[in-house]
Amino acid sequence: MGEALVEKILASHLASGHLVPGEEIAISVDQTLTQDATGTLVYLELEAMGIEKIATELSVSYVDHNTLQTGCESADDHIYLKTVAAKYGVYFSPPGNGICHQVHLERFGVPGKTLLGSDSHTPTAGALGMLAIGAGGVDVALAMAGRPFSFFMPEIIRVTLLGRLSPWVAAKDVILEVLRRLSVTGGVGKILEYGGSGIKGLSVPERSTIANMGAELGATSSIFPSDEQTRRFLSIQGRERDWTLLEADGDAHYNEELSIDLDQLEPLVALPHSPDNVRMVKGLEGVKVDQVVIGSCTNSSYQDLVRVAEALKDKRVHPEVSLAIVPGSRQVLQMLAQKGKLTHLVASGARVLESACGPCIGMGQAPQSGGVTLRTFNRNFRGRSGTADAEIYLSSPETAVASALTGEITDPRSLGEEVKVTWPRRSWVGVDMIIPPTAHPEKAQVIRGPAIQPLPEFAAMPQKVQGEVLIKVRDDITTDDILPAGTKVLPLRSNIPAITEFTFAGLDPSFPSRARERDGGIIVAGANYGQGSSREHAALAPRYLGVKAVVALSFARIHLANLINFGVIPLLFSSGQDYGRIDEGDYVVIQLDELRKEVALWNESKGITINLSLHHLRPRDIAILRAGGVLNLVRNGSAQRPPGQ
Ligand code: MIC
Ligand code: SF4
Repeated sequence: MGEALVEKILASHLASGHLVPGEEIAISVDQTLTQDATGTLVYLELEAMGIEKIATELSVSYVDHNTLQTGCESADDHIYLKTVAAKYGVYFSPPGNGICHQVHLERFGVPGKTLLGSDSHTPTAGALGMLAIGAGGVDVALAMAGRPFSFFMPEIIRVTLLGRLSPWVAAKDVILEVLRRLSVTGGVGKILEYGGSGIKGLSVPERSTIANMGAELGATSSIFPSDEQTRRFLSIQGRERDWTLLEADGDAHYNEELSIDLDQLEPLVALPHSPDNVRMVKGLEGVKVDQVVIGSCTNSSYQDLVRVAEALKDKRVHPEVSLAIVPGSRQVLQMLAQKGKLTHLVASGARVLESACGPCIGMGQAPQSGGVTLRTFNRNFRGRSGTADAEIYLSSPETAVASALTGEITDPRSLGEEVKVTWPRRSWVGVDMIIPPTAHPEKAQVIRGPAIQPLPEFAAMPQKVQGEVLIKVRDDITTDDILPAGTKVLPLRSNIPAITEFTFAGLDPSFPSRARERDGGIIVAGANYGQGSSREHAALAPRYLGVKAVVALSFARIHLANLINFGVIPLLFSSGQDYGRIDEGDYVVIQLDELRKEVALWNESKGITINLSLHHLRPRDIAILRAGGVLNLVRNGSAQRPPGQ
C-alpha cells in the first residue's frame, strides 16, 4: 500500500517508534522557530539546562508579538533575544520584519523538512509541504539541542478539495467550513493532509490560511503537497532551489476522509466566542460592525492585501467603522508600496499598522466597550481583543473589507467583479533584514535587562497532593483564560513572578491571592482544558502559585505537554458525573506515591473517593513529573535526555 505525504516525511525523520496511530514516535527536527512572547523562556531554558550548542539545520528567533514597547520590558526582551541568538548561532528577525509564520514561509520554509515552533500556529508552514508542529518552549529548546521530538503518532485525515472557489469566496471560507464540520476538538490527535484537484487553484498564501487554522481544530498539524504552486511561490522568493515535488501516493491509506466541493462554498463567518461557531454571511447581513481588522498570521499576505486594496480603491471606509490593516511582513508592506497598492489603503481612511501580531494578541486596537469587531484572525475567544465585553467575529479579508465599506456584515460578492492578483516574478526580499548567525558566537555578550528574571526552581513531586480546589472551570478553557495576553500582561513574559499576578485574571482575579494564602492547591476543569496558544506561562504561573495538579475531563495537546514539563500533574476524570462530584473550595487529598494508571482522589469535604486516571502518561512523562519538571531532570543530569527521547 502507498504512503500518505505525512507518513513519507515522518518515515524519513523517524528516530524511534512505529508509524501506528496512538504509538509514541520520535522524529528528528530540521528547523525550529521561536517568537518573542514564548522565545525568551526557550532561551532561558536552554541556558538553565546548560545546553551550549544548537544542532538543527536552521533555527530562527522572531520578534513579532511584543512590539508596542509601552515600557522598557519588551525592548529589554528584544535585546536579550538578539544577543542570545548570536550566542547560540540562531537567525534573528528583529521587530518590524513581520509575523514569524509569514516570514518563515517567505524566507526559510522548505518542502519535506520538519519544523518545530514555540507557537501554536507553526503548522502554517504546512502550506509549503513541511511537517510543522507547534510545541511548548522546553520541547523546542530540546529540539534545538538536537534531541528528537516525541509525540503520539496522530491519525491522518485526508481532506479532498474539489472544484474551484467562486469569485469572492476565499481560502478562509474553506477552513471555516472545516471548523464548522469538525469543531474545535475535531482535529485532536490528528494531522490534516490536503489533496484533490481543488488544491491546484490554491496559492501557497491561500494554503497557509488553511494550514494556519488547523490549530483551531486542535490538530497536531496540517499539510499540503509540494507542487507547481509551491515551486512558483519559492521562485518568487528567489528560492526555487529549495523546491522538490512531494505528494502522497495514489493508493495511500487514510484514517478518515473529508471532502469539500469548493464550488459550493459560500462566504462564512465565525461568531463570538469560538472559531467553530460558523454561519453563512448571508444570514448575518445587517449586523452592525464598529471595527474591522485585517491581518494576523492567518490573512495578511500580499495576495490578501492586494484584494483588500483594490476593493478600497477610490472608496472611503464607512464613517462609523475603524478599519485597521496589518501587513504580515515587511516584504508584504514593501510590495504593496512598490505596486502602488498602499495608497489605496491609506486614502480609504484605513489605519495601517506595523507588520506584527498586533491586535490579534490584544496589543493595541482594543475595540470600544460592547463593540462589534470583525477580524480576519484565527481566534475570537472572549476578551482576546483587549475589551472584555467586545464581540469578535472572524472572516476572510474579502468579507472584512466589504463590511468595512458598508458598516455592517456584508457579502463580498456585492463588491462586483473579482480582483485578479498578479504576482511579481520576483518579490522584494530584503535579505539583509534578518541577522544570520555570527562567525564568532564565542564573542557574543548576552545582555539581560532588569525585565529578564531567571526561571524559578521547583521541588520534586510530592508523595501526596493535598489542598483546596482553587477554581473549577468549564469545558474549552483557553490559555488566554488561564494567562491572558494583551498590553498589560505580554511585556511580563520574561518575569514569572510578575506575570503570575494575572493568572485566571478574566475568570477570577482573586485566584493568585487565594492560591498564595492556601499555599497552592488544585485546579478542576472540564474538557479540552488549555486549548489555544502554546504559551508555557499558562502552566508555569499556576505552578509558581503552588498548583500541583489539574484534574480535567481532557486536555489540549500542547498545554498537556507544558503541564508535564513544569511538573504539574495532569489527571483525568473518568466521566462527567465525577466532574460533578467536586466543587470549588473542596479540600482534597491525592495519593501519588505510586503513579499507576489509576489514582484515588479523596474529597474530604464531601466524604467521597473519586477514581482518576493517568492513562496518557508515558514513562518519560512520569520521570519528568517525579523530578518536578524537565529542567530539573536535565539539570540533575540523572538523565541527560529524558527517557523516550
Ligand atoms: C497566540 O496566538 O495566542 C500566540 C500569542 O501566538 C500564542 C503564543 C503565545 O502565547 O505567545 C500561540 O498561539 O502559541
Ligand atoms: Fe501572532 Fe496572532 Fe498569529 Fe498568534 S495567532 S502568531 S498572536 S498573529
